[in-house]
Amino acid sequence: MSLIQTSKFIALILRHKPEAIGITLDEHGWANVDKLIKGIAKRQPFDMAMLEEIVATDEKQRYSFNEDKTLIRANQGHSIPVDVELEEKEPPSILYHGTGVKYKASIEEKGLIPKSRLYVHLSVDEETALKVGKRHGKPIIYTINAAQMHKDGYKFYLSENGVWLTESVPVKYLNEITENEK
Ligand code: HQG
Repeated sequence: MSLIQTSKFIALILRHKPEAIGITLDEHGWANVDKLIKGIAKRQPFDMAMLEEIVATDEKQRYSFNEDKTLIRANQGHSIPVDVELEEKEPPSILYHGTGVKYKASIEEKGLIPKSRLYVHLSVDEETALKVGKRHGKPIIYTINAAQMHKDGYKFYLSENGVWLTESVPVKYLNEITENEK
C-alpha cells in the first residue's frame, strides 16, 4: 500500500471505524498511537516514522498528534460522535459547499444536512468546493450566506485544518452558483 492509501485507511479508522483494527477512540476522538501502529502493522509494514510522515505531509492536514505523540486524532470528518474540541468562530460572510447534482432536489427541499457525518462541511473557496462536489459525480456548488446564518444564531466551527463546520444549513441561506458565475 502507498502512503496515500495508508492515509485513507487511517482516515477510515480515526473518523468512522476504529474497530477495523480493534482499537477505540476516547471521547475527544484520540486513539493510542502504539495501538494504531500495531493494528496497521498486522496488515502491512508500518511504523512510527511512516505515521509521522503521513501526518506531516497529508495534503489536507487531516490528523493531529498530542504534544508527546502518544495520541492521534482526525481533525474533522467524523461519523463517530466524538468531541474534538472544535473552535466556535464567526465565519466569513460567504462559504461554499460542493455536492452532486443528484442531491439538488433533496437539498433544495431539506437544506444541507450532515448525513453520516457530525457536521456539514463547508469551504472558504469555490475551487475546493468544486473538488469536493466532483467526488459525488456531476458537481454543483452552493454559496452559503454564513453572515446571515451567524446573525440568526447558528454556530460555526473551524477545524484545526481549516474546514468550516456547522450542524445544518436551511434552504433560505443557500444559493446555487449558476453557470454564468462560474
Ligand atoms: C449531501 C472530504 C441529499 C452533501 C471533503 C454531500 C469534505 C444531501 C453528501 C469532507 C443533503 C454527504 C466532507 C440533503 C447534504 N439531501 N444530500 N438534504 N444535505 N447532502 O462525504 O461534504 O478528503 O459526508 O452535499 O473534502 O462531500 O475525506 O460530505 O454531497 O471536506 O478529508 O450529502 O470530506 O474530506 O457526503 O465531504 P459527505 P462532503 P476528506
